[in-house]
Amino acid sequence: MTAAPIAPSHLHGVMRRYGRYLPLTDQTPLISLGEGTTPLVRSRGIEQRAGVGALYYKLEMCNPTGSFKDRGMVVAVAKAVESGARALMCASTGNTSASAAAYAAHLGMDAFVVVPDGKIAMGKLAQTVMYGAQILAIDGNFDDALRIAREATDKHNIALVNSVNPHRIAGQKTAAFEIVDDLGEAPDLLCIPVGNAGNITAYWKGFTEYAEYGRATRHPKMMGFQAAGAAPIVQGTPVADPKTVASAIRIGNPASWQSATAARDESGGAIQAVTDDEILEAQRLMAAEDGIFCEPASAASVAGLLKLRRDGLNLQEMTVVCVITGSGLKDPDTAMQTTPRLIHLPADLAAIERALKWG
Ligand code: AN7
Repeated sequence: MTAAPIAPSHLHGVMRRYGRYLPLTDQTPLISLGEGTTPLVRSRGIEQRAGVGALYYKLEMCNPTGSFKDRGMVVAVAKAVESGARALMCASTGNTSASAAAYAAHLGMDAFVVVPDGKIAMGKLAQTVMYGAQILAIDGNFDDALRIAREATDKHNIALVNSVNPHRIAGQKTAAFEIVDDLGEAPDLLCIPVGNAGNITAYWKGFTEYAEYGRATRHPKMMGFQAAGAAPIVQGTPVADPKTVASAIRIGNPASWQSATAARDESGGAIQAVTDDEILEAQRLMAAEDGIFCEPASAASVAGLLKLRRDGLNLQEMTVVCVITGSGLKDPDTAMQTTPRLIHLPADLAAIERALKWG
């Protein structure tokens, strides 16, 4: 018996929606876990607080594994299958490993993920465990992990699915297409966290290609934000021992450094640093004032926007998009350190009324 047809094909996945802009052939399998077509949500609280004309969140946490990585991973894995690969490998601060492991599971492939031991947020590790990947926890940081993954995939017949793989960038650029399709034009500013710098590279590619295809008449200024303790591009030199609460962007020597600075310069944008305190405050404000709970690395985009405002940039006439790269559920430990507002009580209304001073 053959499988029944599923949802209308154009609604299902980035390869079907944007295939004509992707490096697909007749041999590329059109796989999907339902990635892409994520919501562009208007802010209420932060928009007012930062005095922005219109502020939108591109909610990449709504992808199937809870981060933007799925958009590029689906294309990288499809191309790996097309080339005959049976196994995938990546280095990761957590989200890439979760995504690679999910698509590998979907296709019955083996996944090997190299991660810094003890530095991966709990939700990401839990996902990767459940998807059944082989987790190689090394005594080193992300930059060490990427070096090892490159060496391993050079030597053995395994596909490398980090963003140094151009198919990852090709898939991720579709997020920029969606923003333009939703707004009818490119925004004035795009605020985005920067770690290994693949995503800022992909968005810039997406915005410039869409303008070339006549889908937009302009492009945004690309505003990238690194954590202050892991800000090699801002400082202009690699950071040997990167440190930040935003473990996703704890990266000292980004692989896509050159293309990130090109995106910055060609767009007239900037790449700046935000402190851990600014990141955690932005994460809390977004949750409390906009109802959006993202992981710390994602909040770097909003921390950056608030910093631009404090530094005197007038945003009143601007349309701004902040890329919300990953879900807050990825990192419950950090969240519970930030806002513990539990009141422990016996199980009766009178005790609750007393605690809330309801007379
Ligand atoms: C939530 O998973 O590098 O600048 O190995 O997980 O494209 O690296 C994750 C990066 C931003 C930075 N937000 O994006 C990995 C990894 C979140 C992330 C970034 C990451 P890039």
